[in-house]
Amino acid sequence: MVTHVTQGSAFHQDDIIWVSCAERVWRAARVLSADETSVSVEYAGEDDDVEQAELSLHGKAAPKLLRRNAELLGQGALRFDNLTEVPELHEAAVLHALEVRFAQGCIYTLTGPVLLAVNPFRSLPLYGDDVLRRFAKPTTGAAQPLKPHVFGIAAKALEGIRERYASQTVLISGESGAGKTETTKFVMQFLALTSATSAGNEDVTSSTSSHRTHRAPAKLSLVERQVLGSNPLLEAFGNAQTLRNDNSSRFGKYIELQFAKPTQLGDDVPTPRMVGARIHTYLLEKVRVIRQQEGERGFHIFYQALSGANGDSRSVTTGAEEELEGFKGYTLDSFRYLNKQEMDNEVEQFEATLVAMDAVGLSKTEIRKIFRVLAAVLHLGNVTFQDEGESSKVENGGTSCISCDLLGVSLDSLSTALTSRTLRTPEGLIRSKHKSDKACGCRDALARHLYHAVFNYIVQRSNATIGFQKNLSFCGVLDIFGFEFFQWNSLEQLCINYTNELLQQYFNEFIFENETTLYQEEGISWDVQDFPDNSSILELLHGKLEGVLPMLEEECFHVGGSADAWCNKLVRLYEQHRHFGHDRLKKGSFIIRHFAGPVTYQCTEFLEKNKDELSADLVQCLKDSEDPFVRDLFEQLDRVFGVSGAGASAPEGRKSLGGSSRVLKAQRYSVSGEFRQQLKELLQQIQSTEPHFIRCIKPNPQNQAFLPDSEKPFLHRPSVAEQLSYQGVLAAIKVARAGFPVRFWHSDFLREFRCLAPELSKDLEAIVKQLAQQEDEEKAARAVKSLLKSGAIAAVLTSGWAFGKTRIFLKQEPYESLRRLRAVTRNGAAKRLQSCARGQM
Ligand code: AD9
Ligand code: MG
Repeated sequence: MVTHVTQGSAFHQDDIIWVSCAERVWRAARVLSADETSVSVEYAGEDDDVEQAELSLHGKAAPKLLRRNAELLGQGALRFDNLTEVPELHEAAVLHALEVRFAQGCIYTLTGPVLLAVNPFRSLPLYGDDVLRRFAKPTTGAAQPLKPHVFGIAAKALEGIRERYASQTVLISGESGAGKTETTKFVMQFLALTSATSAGNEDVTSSTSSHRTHRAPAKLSLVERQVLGSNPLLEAFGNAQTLRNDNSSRFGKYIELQFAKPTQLGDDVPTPRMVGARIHTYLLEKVRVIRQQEGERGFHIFYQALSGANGDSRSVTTGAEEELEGFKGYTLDSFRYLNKQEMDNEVEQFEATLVAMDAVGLSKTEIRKIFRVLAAVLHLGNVTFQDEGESSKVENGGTSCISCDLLGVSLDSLSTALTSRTLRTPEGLIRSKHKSDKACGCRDALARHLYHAVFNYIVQRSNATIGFQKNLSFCGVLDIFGFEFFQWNSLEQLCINYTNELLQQYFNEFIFENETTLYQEEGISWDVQDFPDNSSILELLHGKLEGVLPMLEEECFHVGGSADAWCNKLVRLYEQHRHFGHDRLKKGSFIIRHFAGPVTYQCTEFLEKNKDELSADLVQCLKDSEDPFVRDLFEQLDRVFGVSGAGASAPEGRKSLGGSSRVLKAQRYSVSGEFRQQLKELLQQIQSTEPHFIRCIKPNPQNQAFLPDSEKPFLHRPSVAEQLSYQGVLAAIKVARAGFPVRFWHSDFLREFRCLAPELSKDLEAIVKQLAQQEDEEKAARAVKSLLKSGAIAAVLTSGWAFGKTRIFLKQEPYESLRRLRAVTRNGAAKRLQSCARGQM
């Protein structure tokens, strides 16, 4: 987004500008001379070496030029904790400010109400008890405003609960490795620890100073301990090492932390106590159970359990040995489902997981059962099949037996369910045999569903233990995947990007409301015609009658439906849609022009993934298990997931506790359908709260703290610029500045433009001096008023500006005119000044 581009003749000698360039996105330069067609500039190099260039402003390769804020020169950006205070805010200004601040260890910056958090990839002393206490103390009017900080956002949320008892949500987004989960934990820790402190436990020690450890302080209440305990537990089961992040969350999470109603409300009241919580999870990447790409791993818990069972003997002292019988004696090489990555000894993490399991109320028996199922999943992966004509049979009975033992089913029934399927025909039930490839598919589907069922079980049990009461206010924290686009984009990316469109719409509305409030407070009206709006993309994705997702779901339910048919229908229907695209040369794919950029989706696997089927025979087989734990997992699966085949039954079951209401009729189940329902509920919930936004930014794709061979923090400008764009930060600025993009505090406006009224210069000079000593809004406003009435300015500012109570707001054009006028004035060209003032600009 470049809203403030002003080419060629808008620039004058000695103007400082930004010039677009691929390597640094924007490069700082000084204008040597300029005319309509070209600008001659001088770039300032890092080591004081100067490079000159002649920039042609015509043709495709013409660079974009932006004005540089004098306010941000040198270390100026350090002064701007909130970038909306910068008069002209655009991509180059944000990028520059973030870079300067990051280099000084200021990883947090506000743009309006949104907190930008750049991941430092190193421990910074930002989260100690002293810092926490400073933010936890309710602010008094006179207090020095605190620097931007994740604790500041959490404190603001808590303030809403304490003062108005209004529910809150902190929405955290960013790409993989940007720091969402760490940020989520800081928010949760802040809320739990301040809650504990408010109960009089002044000696509560924070575990926040080291973001890797999650030691639960002694004085936390049971609920607070359980809430913090849920983090390492969900990470063990839902996180994995990927190419982008060693501890990547492979699911989305929304956790609501509930607070008791204080006996009275107001700012003197102590922080309310945390009394409950509820965790919702979304789109667990269960395919990771059965395969991982090169350089990645399966879910942490498998490696932890292997270490726990076979590593040093410390885990034995925790009594974990008996829980791990299915892992004992095996190594990473024993299992086809696990990539042969180097494995660390993860006994310590395993013990932390066991502690967390205990903290959320899982009994020893439950823990043992959970690990038995996990082991069964791995052993199941080793089961192979041999073709026998048009059917197949299990090749390695011994291996299969281990799985069967762990699951409490007979080898006979499991292998029948894996190698065949019951079909209902007019003639009655018949058994259709699978060849080995299909049997492998059934085996993998079972493994994925088993793991998902265990994951859900853990979430449900945590929720049941922690408890969530009706009618209490809460602070929700959303840790959810950011916008994604890869070489190959499939159902997962479509769901993720759809989520981001919805959240972006909500974000736009919020920023819009914020601006409206600001203008109201300033006593001016604004024109909202250019308001950015992604509702037509959303309509394309989830339109009521038709839409990319509903049509996908319909295709899944349609006998004989296919990915190609779906794709062709989309192209037929939406060829003309401005957010839809289609490349004739790339059959079986389509393009959605998301707010963050275009993404090409490859249709091939959409239907299969969306159906996520598990055959009814397999479900029945597991429902007949001797083990009540396994039976119960599958009773729930039956209601939750796609069950195909003759035996499919869809009883109206009880609501699953783990996620949202997932009681869907089995035959009408689809991943996207379920997810859309969850998102609808999520948004309804969020809309009932006061929102806070944190945008996490990954400073470089290498996850490095410093530049190679240097002590300089490493911020890779192109990738940061890309994130600012697709996280909607720039779009938000556009929204915020849709009415009047340029704004000055009255005193700043006086300082900047007083030279344009020479007849008032003496008076204004004195006022500026006074204001520098002591702020006086009224005096500043009066002075600006008289300045605006002065001849030259009044002639230029005929429209496009508004006078607010504390600030003056300008559209881009009149602002440019003012600047030109000032440049002319400064050059002492009295003649041109007069003609400008007569309105030739
Ligand atoms: V993913 O989408 O789940 O793959 P996240 O959640 O955005 O991703 P995460 O919070 O896991 O990223 O952060 C990645 C790593 O960055 C962490 O493991 C830390 O090593 C590092 N990190 C993140 N935030 C901070 C911080 N505030 N201070 C220090 C941090 N290190
Ligand atoms: Mg994460």
